[in-house]
Amino acid sequence: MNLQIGVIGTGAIGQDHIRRLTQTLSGAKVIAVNDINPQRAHDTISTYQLDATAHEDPHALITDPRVQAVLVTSWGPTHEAFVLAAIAQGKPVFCEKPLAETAAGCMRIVNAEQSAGRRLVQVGFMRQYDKGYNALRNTLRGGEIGDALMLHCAHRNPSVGEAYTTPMAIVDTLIHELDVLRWLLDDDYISAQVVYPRKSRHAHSGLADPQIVLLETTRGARIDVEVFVNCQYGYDIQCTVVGESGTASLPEPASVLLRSNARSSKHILTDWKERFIDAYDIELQDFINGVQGRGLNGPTAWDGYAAALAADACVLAQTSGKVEPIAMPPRPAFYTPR
Ligand code: NAI
Ligand code: ISE
Repeated sequence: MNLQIGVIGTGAIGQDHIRRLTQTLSGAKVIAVNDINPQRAHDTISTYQLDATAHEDPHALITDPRVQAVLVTSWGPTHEAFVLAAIAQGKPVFCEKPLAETAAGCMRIVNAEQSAGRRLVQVGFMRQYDKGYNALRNTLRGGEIGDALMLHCAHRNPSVGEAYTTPMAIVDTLIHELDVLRWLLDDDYISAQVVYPRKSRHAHSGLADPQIVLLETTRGARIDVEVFVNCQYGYDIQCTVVGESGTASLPEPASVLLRSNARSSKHILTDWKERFIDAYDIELQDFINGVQGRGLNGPTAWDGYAAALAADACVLAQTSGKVEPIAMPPRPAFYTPR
């Protein structure tokens, strides 16, 4: 029996998830969609030839008795209300990052989910499903390079539009590192600082780009993440861990080594959709399987909270110029990994 899914937000990633639900994954069917732009919802139904209802009201989609699980892929500021409404209906909900705009908003979701008494929320932190990050994590756990001392990371996008703001470098972009690095190290952050190199001439007038975010963890690891969203040349994600007796780096995506025209070269991806395509597939299949079987197992509302708490400190640090503390409370037993 297919899991009957309702999707709120049929923009870039909403459509990409609908494509994978209808063409790649198994065990689910999109039976309802909603977008604040109704034409986009209707166009999505015809593009993917869905046998689905276009709800005008997102809350009508959530309460539709035929909808068994909800996918929230609308703009970040709308996520909290939709996730809380799904929890109130007892319906599992996959929510794209950010889980909520602030740590306080994420905590409201954490509290609602705990009151519901079972895991209902999975956050779209797909890097936890990426083969490369998993290989890196297994290497660290294997102990070959000893304890992690330093991490050097980069999150580079080719370009962003005029609507992209300086805080978005944190809440929209760095948020992936804030999640995946604490998962990689099995550690939490205690402080954040942001420093600004010389600004790129490709950044629009209101945007500070690039930025360097400096994080410290409870076990004393130091992390630098370069966020550079107008790097021009590609979508490039880097992560090197320096341990006590060696270094370990995130593998590059597979690509043919070309020797041609007196050059040796490799293709660099330009799009996040392609860079993490397998991870997106696996995360959503895991959500479907979790709802239909053993329960949800993926990134939790607590992970959403932890990333948001760190993001709040980074956004503060962007303007204060100071090292901002991050006071992460102990993880509730409800969120102990299975
Ligand atoms: P988008 O702007 O392409 O699509 C968002 C859609 O949501 C639009 O069609 C918009 O009309 C709709 N929408 C906005 N408010 C709504 C509301 N109140 N009710 C119903 N529909 C509403 O944006 P995009 O790139 O698809 O991003 C959506 C979310 O997914 C964001 O939170 C973003 O951070 C996240 N995202 C996650 C990625 C990942 O790597 N995990 C990659 C890209 C986006
Ligand atoms: C976008 O929203 C994503 O989530 C992408 O993964 C990220 O690389 C990009 O910077 C964000 O804008």
